[in-house]
Amino acid sequence: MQRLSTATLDSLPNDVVRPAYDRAEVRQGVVHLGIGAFHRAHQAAIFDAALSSGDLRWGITGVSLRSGGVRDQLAPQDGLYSLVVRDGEAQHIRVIGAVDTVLVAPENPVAVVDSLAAADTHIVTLTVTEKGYKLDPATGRLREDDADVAADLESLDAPRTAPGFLVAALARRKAAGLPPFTAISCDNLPHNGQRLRMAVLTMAQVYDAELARWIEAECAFPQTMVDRIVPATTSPDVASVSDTLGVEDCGMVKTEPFLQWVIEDHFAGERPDFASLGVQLTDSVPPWEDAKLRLLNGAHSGLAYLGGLAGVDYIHQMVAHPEVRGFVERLWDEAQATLSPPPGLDIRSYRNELMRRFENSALQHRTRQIAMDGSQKLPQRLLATIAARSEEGFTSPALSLAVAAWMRWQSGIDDADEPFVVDDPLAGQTAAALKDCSDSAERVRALLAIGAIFPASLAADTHFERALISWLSLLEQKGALATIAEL
Ligand code: CS2
Repeated sequence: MQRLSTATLDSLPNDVVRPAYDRAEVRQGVVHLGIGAFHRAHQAAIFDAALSSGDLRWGITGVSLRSGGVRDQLAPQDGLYSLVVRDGEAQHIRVIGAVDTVLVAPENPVAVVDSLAAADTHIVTLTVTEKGYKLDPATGRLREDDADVAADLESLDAPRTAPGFLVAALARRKAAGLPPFTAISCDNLPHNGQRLRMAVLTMAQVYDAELARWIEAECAFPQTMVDRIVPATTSPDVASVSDTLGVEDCGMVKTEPFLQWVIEDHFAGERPDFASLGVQLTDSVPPWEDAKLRLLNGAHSGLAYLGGLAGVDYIHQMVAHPEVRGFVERLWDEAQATLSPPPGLDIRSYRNELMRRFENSALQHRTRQIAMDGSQKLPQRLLATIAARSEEGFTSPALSLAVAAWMRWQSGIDDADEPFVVDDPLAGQTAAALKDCSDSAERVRALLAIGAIFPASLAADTHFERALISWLSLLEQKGALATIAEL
């Protein structure tokens, strides 16, 4: 079968939407660090819409910070890929033309710095996952003990980390008399813009105080809230979409109809007319971010660990159980009480819509995918909510059950006694903490003592500790689904 490419675009079925602009005329105004499926289904779709509106400044140079996988998928396809939107039985395919080149940072770091330092580059977006910022999850400080950070603090000739690339490029821009860019973090981190800014400034300061002052004054790091469920693409997805297209598309991504992007209205220079593209610009992102992290992502993580332990593969299968829906609603009741919803967000309808999104069986969103990197996700999704409730004197049974399920997950054994690999940058640390523990109480205390995950005040909260111990022992004795029924 031929590949999707410029040459085969004309052969696609009529109902497949294609780029309606001249790709040869597009300028590369965006560099994106971390070009995984999420970026291709979210920000790239928005920049593609900007191009379709006739504003040709917003082509994307994609960067993979680790492997060449995405480059190998997209290069033979001239950067083209299909965005497959699925809702139950309905499927809509649009070919995205916004991505021009994909650079693989470890193969050619200098090319990445060159593209970030290019005069046409106005916006840098990032989806490097929580761990990619190299920050301590509990405190948000740059992890100077990390080997890649240490290397970037020694020399920026061949940067390795996202903050390192940004600092190297900003130094070049300043030296060339170019304005800085707007750096937009699109990861599910609390105060993502501030965290990115802090990481960049900490690194810049080590090299050149004057550069750090310039970045502080001139560069913009708006906060953002991004939302779209984008499960990892599987081989059967590629086979079925290629079958529909009549050409093979190894770069396809699948997603749901929902898309939300809220950006703090603070830019360093040129930008597309975001508002006309459906992006919400606001002075205050935190209320949006808290609602999304605590409701959507909090429930996701709870469902991921409980489902993963119970051997339930997909999110839609989890919410098909009445007890599990009850757990999600309880978790949302607890989280909702900590929120100050932004004007325009009706939490009741938001929750109803979220449950419908979780039910979308066409997405096949794996619980194990969401279970990855829990140490980086727990603080903003579950722990901050529990801490806020404790301060008001409230307990959090459903949220504590979700945290206990994460604790049980760290054992690497599911409810059927099957071993699995805990995919997490702190897996070594959690395994070491659990090694000599002989009962659930010891396991809870050993994990609570990991300061990179649990803030000291929460670790010292005896109500929380007791709740965790009782949930963890139930999970260990009865398994996840029977424990949920006890809530
Ligand atoms: C998920 C998110 O994998 C995960 O941790 O919770 O990727 C989630 O699907 C997105 O944040 C939805 O916007």
